[in-house]
Amino acid sequence: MVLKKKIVTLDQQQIIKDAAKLLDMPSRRRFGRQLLSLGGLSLLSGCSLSDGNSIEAMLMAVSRFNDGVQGWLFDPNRLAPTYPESMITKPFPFNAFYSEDEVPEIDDDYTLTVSGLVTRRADWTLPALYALPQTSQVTRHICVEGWSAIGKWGGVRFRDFLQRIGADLGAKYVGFRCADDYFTSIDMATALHPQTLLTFTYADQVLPAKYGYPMKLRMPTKLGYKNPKHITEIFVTNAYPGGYWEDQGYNWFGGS
Ligand SMILES: Nc1nc2c(c(=O)[nH]1)N[C@H]1C(S)=C(S)[C@@H](COP(=O)(O)O)O[C@H]1N2
Ligand SMILES: [Mo]
Repeated sequence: MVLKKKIVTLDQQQIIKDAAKLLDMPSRRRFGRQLLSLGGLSLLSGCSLSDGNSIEAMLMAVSRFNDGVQGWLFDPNRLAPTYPESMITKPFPFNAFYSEDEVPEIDDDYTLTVSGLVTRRADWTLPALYALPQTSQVTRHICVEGWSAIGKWGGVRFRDFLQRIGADLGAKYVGFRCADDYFTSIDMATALHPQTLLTFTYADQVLPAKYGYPMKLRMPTKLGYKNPKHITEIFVTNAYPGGYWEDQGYNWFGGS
């Protein structure tokens, strides 16, 4: 509801700027610099602009529209850049919807729950996950709050993991629930992308608490908020699962 508060109290010019920021950010390169006016946006989405609620509804509608177009434009074979280890950002930034001293503590008896459209629904212990074939990559993490940083994450290719659990690879979404009440979801094409990793290490060490122990889904093709930390449950579904920021108006596709 942050979105609504910000928008109803500000003037028309500011509304247009905010809308432009929210809608254009993840898709700027693909859609060029072309921006619709607020009037144009309201025509497109069929919402009136007389009150804050309908502005919010309109932004959501247009964001969903962008998701559709971005999903269609997304090339599942396009690779995000990788970098030499000498370019890693030190120290790597921490970010969450709370401060660093509130990072969740994970119990020793932690298991990962797998549910939804999968044929093998067993829970996974960390030793079982560590025993899977591991790989690592050095990529850039981009946060919508205006920073980006290069880091090295290691883990299992998410595509391999989905195959192992017998996931329905024709399903639309993979959803994530986290130990800190965060949640998000991604399209299946991104889940199967070769650079999408379920990671357990950062800089070749066990993933530190602040970076998402025991695991973070790392996707260099997606903005920071699409990369869930402290994952406790992974589910495969055809029902749109939304996300913590996405439900507040951030673009669901969130490509970078
Ligand atoms: N569980 C959880 N995952 C999360 C978040 C969060 O608050 N909780 N924040 C997201 C955002 S907005 C960013 S930029 C990255 C930050 O990851 P980092 O702390 O490794 O830099 O985590 C993402 N994943
Ligand atoms: Mo972020």
